[in-house]
Amino acid sequence: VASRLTVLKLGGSVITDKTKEFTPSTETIARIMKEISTTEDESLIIVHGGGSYGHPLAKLYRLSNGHTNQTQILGFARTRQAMMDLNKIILDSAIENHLPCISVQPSAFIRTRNRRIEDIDLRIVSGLMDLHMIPVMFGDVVLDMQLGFSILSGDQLASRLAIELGAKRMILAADVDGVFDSDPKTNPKAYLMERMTTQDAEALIEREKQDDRGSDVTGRMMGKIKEMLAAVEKGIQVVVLNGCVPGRISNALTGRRTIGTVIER
Ligand code: IP8
Repeated sequence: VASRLTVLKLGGSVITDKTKEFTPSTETIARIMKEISTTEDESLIIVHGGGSYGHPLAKLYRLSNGHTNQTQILGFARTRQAMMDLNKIILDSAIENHLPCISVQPSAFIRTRNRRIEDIDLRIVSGLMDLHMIPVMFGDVVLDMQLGFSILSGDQLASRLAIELGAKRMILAADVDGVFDSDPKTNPKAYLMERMTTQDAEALIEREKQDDRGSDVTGRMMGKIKEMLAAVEKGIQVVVLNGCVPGRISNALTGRRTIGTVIER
């Protein structure tokens, strides 16, 4: 199973409307599930982000700071519930498309220490995959051994799963075409990098750090890339692509070339 495994991360900006709280991108979700269902028997794990479900609540209760006050406890519960709501929408669409997707809640098998995964028990996830099921996980609120609790991003989770389970490929579906040398949303001359090595990625992260005009968009993308580098170092191919454009996810899942950025060691 292991060497055929793909980890697909569906960004929150793809599966929700980030400008409106608790608004799923229903048609996009359905189209993506349909695309996945047309690809052959690959071994697959899906991880999705929080988008306009998890993030507004995590921010409202300042959960990323860790446990500082008691009102946050209800915030933890509400954030989890919002993620479960989004997860159910994705699962309903998956099942409708005959995908054997099984929701697995990350905080039930993962603890962090100072925001990084410390404990991870993959026996259940592996067992599901042995039966050709598709585990579906998400960015979650988790117990943290130092901070009480913390937010585990879908990116950190996807990267760690890919490493631990020996994935061959990780696909990062975002709302931009891939990794650009500058912000494609504000710079019409922004250049899409079709191929990158870890060294290229590190140089870009460094440049972004120096450049105080660095935009939120490239900043967020660099954060994702940083999270992926450990997996790339282990020989896992990372493909960053636009999940909002039909066909790209299914192309990448079947190993065909598609518009996007391929990051390799
Ligand atoms: O959207 C964080 O996951 P992300 C999810 O992958 C929560 O960063 C709980 C806000």
